[in-house]
Amino acid sequence: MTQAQQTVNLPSSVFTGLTEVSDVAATGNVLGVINYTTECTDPRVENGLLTLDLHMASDLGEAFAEVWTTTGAVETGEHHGVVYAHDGEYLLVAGRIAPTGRYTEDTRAAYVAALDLMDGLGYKNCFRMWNFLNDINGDNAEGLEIYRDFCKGRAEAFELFHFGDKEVPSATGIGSQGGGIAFYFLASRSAALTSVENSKQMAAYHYPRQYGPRPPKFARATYLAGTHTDRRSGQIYVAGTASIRGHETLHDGDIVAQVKLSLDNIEHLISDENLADYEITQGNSLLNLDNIKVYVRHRSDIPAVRRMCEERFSPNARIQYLNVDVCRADLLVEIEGVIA
Ligand code: 3EB
Repeated sequence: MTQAQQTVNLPSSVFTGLTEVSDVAATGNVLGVINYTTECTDPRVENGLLTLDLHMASDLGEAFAEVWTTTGAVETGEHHGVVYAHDGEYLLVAGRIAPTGRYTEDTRAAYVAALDLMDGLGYKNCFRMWNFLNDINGDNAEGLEIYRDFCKGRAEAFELFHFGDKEVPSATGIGSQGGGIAFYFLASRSAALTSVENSKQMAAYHYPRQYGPRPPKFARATYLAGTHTDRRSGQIYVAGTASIRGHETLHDGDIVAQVKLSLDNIEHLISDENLADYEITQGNSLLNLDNIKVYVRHRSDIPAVRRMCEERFSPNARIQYLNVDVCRADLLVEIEGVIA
């Protein structure tokens, strides 16, 4: 089975130019494979590779794999239901929460297992989290929106680990087509991290009560300076970004305006003007963003969204378009990427 593939190289890695998942094992140093495919399964170690299948595609023609490569020798394991792989500098952790009527407790427990693992193995600098929620805008058994239910458990876990708001990493919280909640996190042993906010958006962790009992806890981007093994600096992991200014959704029902504002938000976030607050100067524009994912609520909007993204991103950027729900019922699109 040949699948489109998005190979993301951690800063310590060398580009491998993989084209088939079956080639992945042969290249050696792979931290893990995230399959954006037609069903969700529990994360596992398969042929020595951490593997997580997400239900993010409607058929196999849409499926792709995200491969995290490294230069070090990789060890894998399992800890209280979460699966992990690490190479001495980077840790990848993956977990899944089966569908239930109430996610707060299970989310808290799964996050606690993952955060405990980071502490125990000494990968204390978590720089990116992805969360995939089936029926994200549906209600749980108590009438609380599933996304808000999840946000509650996540906030409680961060609290237990004394994560200050400025220490939370960039994240994605997005819909999926099945499988409860699945997640994966990346952490580093020695990379210095800076949580970056967007001066035109309210920090998500300050969103008012109208969006749920506990705010979403994530940074707009995480800036990753060099590590012991790689002194190149300046990776930026851009969180899922939507049509929000301040804390409000703008352009309800207008896909073109929502895409434009999402792109404008990323453009401003990574600009030297915004990064000056953090003493970071890189001269970034949207042309520097790669490994992009564009989540689109309505399949029929994808052609228009694609045209707009292709106008502003580099022709060489790897971009995947996914048809899933977005965390606020009035959001039609969300966009993320990496500057490496
Ligand atoms: C927003 O800006 C849009 O809950 O982890 C974007 C990225 C969003 C991450 C999350 C939510 C999350 O609030 C939604």
